[in-house]
Amino acid sequence: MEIKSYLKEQRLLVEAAFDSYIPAATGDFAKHIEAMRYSLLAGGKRVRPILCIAAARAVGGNTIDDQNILPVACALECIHTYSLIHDDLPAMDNDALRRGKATNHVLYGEAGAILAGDGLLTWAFDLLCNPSHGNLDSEKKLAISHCIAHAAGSFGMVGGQALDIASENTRFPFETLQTIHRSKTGALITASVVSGAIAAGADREQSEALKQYGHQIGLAFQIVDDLLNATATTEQLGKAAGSDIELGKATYPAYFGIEETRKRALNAIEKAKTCLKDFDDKAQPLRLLADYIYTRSH
Ligand code: GRG
Repeated sequence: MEIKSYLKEQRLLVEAAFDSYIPAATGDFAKHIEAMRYSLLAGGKRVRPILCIAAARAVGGNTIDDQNILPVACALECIHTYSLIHDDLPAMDNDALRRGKATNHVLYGEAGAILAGDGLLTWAFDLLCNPSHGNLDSEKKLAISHCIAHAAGSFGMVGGQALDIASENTRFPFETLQTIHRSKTGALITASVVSGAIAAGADREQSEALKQYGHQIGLAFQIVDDLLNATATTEQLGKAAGSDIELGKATYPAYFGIEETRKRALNAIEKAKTCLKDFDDKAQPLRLLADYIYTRSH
């Protein structure tokens, strides 16, 4: 299996599902829905939904009906997209570009972007609970909704973002950086894997192994993000990679330098793949996804 073609095929599957689930931008709420659709359909690697699908298939193979896993996969991407819209706002990172395109607030105004994010967050749970999508039993839907809500909320992504903002321009121990990463980025990535496992009816051992896999790739994802930013920053500044990096924010390279940071990312990837040792070939996409997280270039 080749990772590039796998990613493309899965991305198209997720985007086709969006097309069938997202309301059209017509009627009284046309402008609001257009703003939601703009960010949701503005590209993106679709890492979280693909992880969800791959985890479900690692457990249940092709017995898992697309109609049951795609609403979960799409809900995760809605939450991720909402977090990016809000993260780009003037009150947070104040970014004008995302994925090479104008950010949501630049096009729809601050209020429009806040509401597009709110709409996507809420719509994720509409997708998860909607009885017209698939036939997952209520117990699984409840467990998946709880898993995703917990990961997205105050003890996960939102809490991590709050801690990140509160810690800006302060000195803090490495443990705090780990907490920020685990909650801000890692929690939703882990929930993507775990929710796929729940949908497929994973047993206790499988669930635990996939959760640990999720923790490790979540960690690797953030370390690689730090590395990509540090490399871009050092290039922009004309500095050699690994020299003293002034990022204004605490990051892995700022604590450890570039080489040690690379080692730590690779170590997390190897640990992630070890978590899959008792899984058969159906887990091959998860192994390739772990490698992809290290080798990705954006
Ligand atoms: C505003 C509640 C709230 C949370 C924001 C996730 C997040 C929290 C902010 C994003 C900031 C950031 C750059 C985090 C680093 C890792 C990350 C989540 C990168 C973006 O995710 P990708 O690479 O993006 O999956 P694409 O564009 O592929 O969807």
